[in-house]
Amino acid sequence: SKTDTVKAEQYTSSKEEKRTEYFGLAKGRNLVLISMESTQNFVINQKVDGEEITPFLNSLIKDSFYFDSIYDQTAQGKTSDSEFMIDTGLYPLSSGSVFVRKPENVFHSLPKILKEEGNFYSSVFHGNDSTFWNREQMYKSLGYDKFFSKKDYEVTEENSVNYGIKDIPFFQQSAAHLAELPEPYYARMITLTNHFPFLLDEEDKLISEPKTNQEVVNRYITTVRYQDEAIKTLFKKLKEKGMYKDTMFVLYGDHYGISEKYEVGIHQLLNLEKSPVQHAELQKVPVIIHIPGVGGKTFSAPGGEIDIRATILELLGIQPENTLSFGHELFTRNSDHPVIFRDGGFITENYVYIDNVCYEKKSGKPIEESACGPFQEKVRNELGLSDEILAGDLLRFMED
Ligand code: GP9
Ligand code: MN
Repeated sequence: SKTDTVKAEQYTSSKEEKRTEYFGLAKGRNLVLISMESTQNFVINQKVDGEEITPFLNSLIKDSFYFDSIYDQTAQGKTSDSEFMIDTGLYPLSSGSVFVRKPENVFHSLPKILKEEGNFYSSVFHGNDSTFWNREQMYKSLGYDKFFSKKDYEVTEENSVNYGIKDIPFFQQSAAHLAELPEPYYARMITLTNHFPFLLDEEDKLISEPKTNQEVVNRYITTVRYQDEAIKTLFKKLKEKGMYKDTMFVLYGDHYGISEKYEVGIHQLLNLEKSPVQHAELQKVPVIIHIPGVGGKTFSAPGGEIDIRATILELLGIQPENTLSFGHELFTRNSDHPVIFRDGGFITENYVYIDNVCYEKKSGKPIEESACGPFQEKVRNELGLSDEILAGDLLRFMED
């Protein structure tokens, strides 16, 4: 009901609304998001047998805002959950995907805000079938003007692997489509090659496989390396076409790639000890914001994928009245505010709460439950409000 909307509005607008020194740094630019399939943060600045896994991203980071402590907050909706959080600033559902279960709801989404505030044209680029994750229908609800899916690409057996078109031809063809769009545009490009079970043709293996006892992890290193090369190709193409300078690029890992079952391979690769806190720390995904001509800086305060939208809006210099969302811009985000997981677990600057156990982050040791207590109510409240918004389709009451 409308009363529930008011309750959610009160909560979300009680967040501090202050502008940071980063406000408007990318005002007037196009926005290109790159959703990096299954990309975990541990691959960044990491070498295997002396070779970098992500040489291009590592060099890009030097001239970017790099957030190295952002946690995967997706649930069963995987890629679609990450897309949902970025476009709405709401939490995913505890079971199933919002894309599949709530496509008829009204959303005050990023494409709509960008259209209202800056007349942006919004589009998504992805090589899979348009119906996967119910994207075709959901993108209409979210206010996208155009979805370039499998049928818009030249897909052959030669240029495909695993789920479909390989990332290099995908980005090459996407750049041509992008060049045709009206400006300013918001484009989200979703990679595909670095997807379980991480298959790759011999000629695309640009790094030698490590020798952990987990084949999945060994292959993962090669598909991440290939994806890195593909992103490099996109940047090169956009530079050639004169489309680089006027754009803000936001690159993020959508969720983990190596599940707990195979994680021992990462432990071997990085010389880590298995522990609950270590597992939580491996759920970090890279977030890289590259604004050509604007310098680089690394931010290490904890945050989540749900905070990406607020960060983008801050940089574009857009501050909508009340967005009914749960994100905080990542530049000054209070590191004591929990990064909330769908199952009720959370991470703060000093504590990790997983499977109903409270850990001290630094030592990785379980500590008395009461240390996590103050955050638990906040977590329940926030997830509950987000769920109410989805269940009651409450955002429709915000529409004028
Ligand atoms: C499918 C791709 C992968 O189109 O986005 O989906 P995932 O399995 O990672 O959710
Ligand atoms: Mn995915």
